Amino acid sequence: MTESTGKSRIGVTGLAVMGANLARNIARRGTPTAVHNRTTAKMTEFIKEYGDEGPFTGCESVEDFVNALETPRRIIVMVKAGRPVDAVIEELTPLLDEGDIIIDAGNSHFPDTVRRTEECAANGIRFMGIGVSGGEEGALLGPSIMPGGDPSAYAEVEEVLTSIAAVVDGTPCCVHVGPGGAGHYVKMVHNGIEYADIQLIAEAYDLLTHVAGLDAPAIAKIFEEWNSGDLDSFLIEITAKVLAKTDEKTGGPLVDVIVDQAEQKGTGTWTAVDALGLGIPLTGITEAVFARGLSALRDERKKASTTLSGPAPGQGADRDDLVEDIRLALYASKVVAYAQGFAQMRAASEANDWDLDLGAMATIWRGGCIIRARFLNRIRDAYAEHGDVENLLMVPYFTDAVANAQDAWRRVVVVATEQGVAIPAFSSSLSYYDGYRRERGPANLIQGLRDFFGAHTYKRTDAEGYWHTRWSQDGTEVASGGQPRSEASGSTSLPAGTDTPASEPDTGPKAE
Ligand code: NBP
Repeated sequence: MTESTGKSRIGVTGLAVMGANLARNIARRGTPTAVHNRTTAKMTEFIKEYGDEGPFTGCESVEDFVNALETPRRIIVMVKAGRPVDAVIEELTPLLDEGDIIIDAGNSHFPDTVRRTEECAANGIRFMGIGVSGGEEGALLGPSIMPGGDPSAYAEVEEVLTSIAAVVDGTPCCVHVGPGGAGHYVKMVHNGIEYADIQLIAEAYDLLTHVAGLDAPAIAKIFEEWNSGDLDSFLIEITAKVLAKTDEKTGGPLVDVIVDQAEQKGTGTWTAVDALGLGIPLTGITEAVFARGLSALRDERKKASTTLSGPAPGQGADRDDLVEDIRLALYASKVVAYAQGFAQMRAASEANDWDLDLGAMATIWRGGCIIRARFLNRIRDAYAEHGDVENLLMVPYFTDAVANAQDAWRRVVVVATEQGVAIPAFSSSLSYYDGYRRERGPANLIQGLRDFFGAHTYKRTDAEGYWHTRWSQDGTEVASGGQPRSEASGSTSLPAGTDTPASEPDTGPKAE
């Protein structure tokens, strides 16, 4: 590390809510911090309001900002994700020296981070993409930080980043994730898991409202109780608070007058699309994204509600039993969502050579971030005890948790289906569980069909290699070599389980 020169140790450009709070968090720990914003008035306002919180240097121009920093320069960019990040890099680059460090701390898409890393490297600049979770409060008081990029650059900023991160049991929620886009990748999956967590909570609320017949204040108390058990987490805690809030205007629960249309900024979609590309089943997160899409179709749903019929109102289950069943179903579905998210990170780590330490990811998500939960201790312990885990469902603690919950989980899916309450995340998680625990599923028929209409070939349980049946000719089976037809014929390679892009209609076998 460079000796102090009277210049600022680190700079933050982009002083909207996240950048401003991150800069305050850094300077409050005594670290000299230069601050800059494209619109200068925002910087002067910042200095006026918070200038006495720590050793700040306010900079009006990018040149002043760069000159205010000790070398190697450490510059945190906290601007809107997308084109603005490139614009800031383009502006900074000619002013920087070899070895200086640009740190994008916004919610950038990881392929952009990979590209920026290469572009900056070509100019001698070390680039880092770091995930920061915890919203504005986390940024100020201690976020969970997921730094990715050049390890030598991380060594230059580790002290500052760990000093501002949340701390759980004496451990800062900040660890170097891996090279290139690894930090933003892990942040993306974190956000995806957040989508699944929130969707599962919404489904539990829906069931407690429409099957158990409870009102918002009663459900708030249930979530408060749940927060003292296995489900203990920030999201369950704030669910109780949101449900308990009285609307000043109507005097009823605020949640009852909030429009039922969920918005999104895209990180859930990125996670789902990435899982599709990797061929990893990610039902919980993906259903959560679809559910937000369905919620957005408010006008269509309004029309459908008077046109499409549902089941006749049925007898509800015993309410106390039902509440406990829903708690268990929520926990089991949550286990599945995390198992899927961690399996996705494992696959991405292998595909990109990131060598992700998944136990460390669970460790740094225990504090500061939106999905912080007691449950993450279990995941951290699972990796500590079992090393490379293919699927968290196979770790004894989670195997037992899901086994203990499964009867309740099935009852909840049945009662919701009977009563016409949509529970896409609960039910798809159960289907994933049932599919994952089957030694032999029905994909043999899928392969037979694919071979029939597209001569895609299949493998046999009792012989090596690939085979094709001349379905439309004499019905005989022929060996098709050591590869499926799609690979043998050189078509675009997709992950296992995905179809060739150009499946053709049945115009006769093509493998021979
Ligand atoms: P915004 O995402 O709203 O971005 C506003 C900032 O970007 C302002 O400082 C603005 O400068 C600057 N900016 C823009 Br817009 N275009 C620019 C350009 N071409 N050149 C230079 N600066 C430009 O701020 P935020 O809500 O604080 O979020 C910052 C990042 O943190 C985002 O990537 C966000 O996704 C991520 N994040 C946000 C949260 C959260 O809870 N809000 C949580 C976690 C991560 P101006 O003042 O001159 O317009």
